[in-house]
Amino acid sequence: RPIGLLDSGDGGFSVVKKVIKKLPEESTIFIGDNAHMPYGDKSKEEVIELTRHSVNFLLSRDVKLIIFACNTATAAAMSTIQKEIKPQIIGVIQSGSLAAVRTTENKKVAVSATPVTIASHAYKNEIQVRDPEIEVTELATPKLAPLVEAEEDYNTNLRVVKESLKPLQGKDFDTFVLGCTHYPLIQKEFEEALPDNVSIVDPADQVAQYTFNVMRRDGLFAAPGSVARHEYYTTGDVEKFERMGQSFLDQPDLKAK
Ligand code: DGN
Repeated sequence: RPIGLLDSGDGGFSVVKKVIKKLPEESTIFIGDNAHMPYGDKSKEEVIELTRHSVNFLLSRDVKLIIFACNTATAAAMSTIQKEIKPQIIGVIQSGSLAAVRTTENKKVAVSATPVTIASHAYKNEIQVRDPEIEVTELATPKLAPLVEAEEDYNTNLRVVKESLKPLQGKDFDTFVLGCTHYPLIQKEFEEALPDNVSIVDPADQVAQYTFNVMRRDGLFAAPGSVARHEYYTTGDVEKFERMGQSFLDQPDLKAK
């Protein structure tokens, strides 16, 4: 049985990549809901409804667990939908928060994410539950996920990232969380835009580790020697989705449906 992953769009590729690397014998099915992207400025109810659709699709494919490879869906829909289904849901915010707590030395963390994620204060809460002394600056950056989907060139991306991160100027955080799974697709632009002494946290690294731990705990690993199959689905433009997957996963023959 495969691992299911969902996102509002192309962002999930950043999580798929880390999960495949950590669990090379596991099959995956990733669905991007590009037709309804962006989730980041919808109401909580709308995000729950849309996420439920993708969850039902994954359940129809008999997935053994589901990764919400989307911070917005994690913040808005995970606790509600987990009550409705049996397979465990793994979100990205707990993992991202844990990574941030482990990374910061000066106890100052900045997070940028969609408006829904920021309004939920999920990162601030998860980080401060682990260490109440950590100061968390939360910044909504609504332009950035659509920017990734628009496939602009490096210089355009860099300009919009710099503009979006302007409110962080003068803050002395040493750790920055990519609080939207789209952002690792333009990580180079973030690296250029942020001061050199800032460590960038991609929650997907910890998500992959956590998924590994859960599967070991629950005896969910594929049989040794299994050959993994990876399937990619989108509710939107298949060619564009394929192009994003091919370039980000470095798999020129990746096919989507
Ligand atoms: N990739 C999604 C996230 O991590 O929040 C959201 C992108 C969006 O819908 N704006």
